Amino acid sequence: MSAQNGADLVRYELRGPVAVIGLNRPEKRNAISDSVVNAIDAAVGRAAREAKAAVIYGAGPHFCAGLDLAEHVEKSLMEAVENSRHWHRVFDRIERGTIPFVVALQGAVVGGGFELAASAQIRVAERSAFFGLPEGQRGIFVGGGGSVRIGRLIGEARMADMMLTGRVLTAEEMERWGGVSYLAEEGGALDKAIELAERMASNASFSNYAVLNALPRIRDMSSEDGLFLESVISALTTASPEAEERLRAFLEKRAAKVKAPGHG
Ligand code: 1HE
Repeated sequence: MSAQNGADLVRYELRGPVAVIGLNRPEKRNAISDSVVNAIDAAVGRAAREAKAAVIYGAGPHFCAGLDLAEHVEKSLMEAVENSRHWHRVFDRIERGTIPFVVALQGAVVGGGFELAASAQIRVAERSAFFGLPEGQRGIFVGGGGSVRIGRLIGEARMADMMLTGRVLTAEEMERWGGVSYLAEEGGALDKAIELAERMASNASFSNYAVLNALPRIRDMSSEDGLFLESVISALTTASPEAEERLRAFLEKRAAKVKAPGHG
């Protein structure tokens, strides 16, 4: 079979304000080769230009089998370092870009696939999803930002357990560990992810930007510095025309109230 070009490896569709990005290499369980990471980069860049939120899903029964091991085995030391740094740049645009991302997960969410999922703000998982970090068994280490993002998401001790013992978690278990934000029925993760993305797309863009960019930075600061930055951002958002209109809309009873769960 001929090699797929970048456009085939990752599907891109704009649905209203939401970019829907699909890893599209199901015959290799959506393993991330150099071409795939470049195609993800292009899709993420396009989404940032024309969408207000984005969803990433994997075609076929698995979200993503992680790093393409066939390609990786050929790499020199420096090529491997550069490859990891490239993944960092691409996944950083997801974690700290301008629009929020949701990932829709089913089947394998493994190694670099989990690292990709961890760079999104929200993870929706079908019950078939399973999470593993088999780097230890493969003789390698995480290289797509997992030591920072997965460690902070589920806790360093749990991440070390997964890497050292090869422990694989179900979607329900990963939800209990905080690595899954929403559980979905089989076949339902993508629709749920799009629904959440549409909701986020209706927020003020600067508020979304602040969530993506301020929260991880404030986490890395001292409490005092974090609180200071929070006040500055809070004041900036309050003074924006978008906030003024949204606050007025609520006061004039034109905006939705906060509803208790299960009440529409
Ligand atoms: C691959 C890859 C891959 C599948 N690189 N080719 N990731 C892993 O260690 C996970 C390795 N993969 C698996 O454990 C399984 O493939 C799955 C559990 C994901 C799926 O199992 P299954 O039975 O549905 O598929 P399969 O028969 O194992 O795989 C189908 C094909 O995809 C097969 O190729 P074929 O030519 O024989 O058809 C597999 O070789 C191929 N394939 N996964 C290359 N990962 C930045 S650092 C990140 C470090 C990591 O990500 S380490 C974790 C790597």
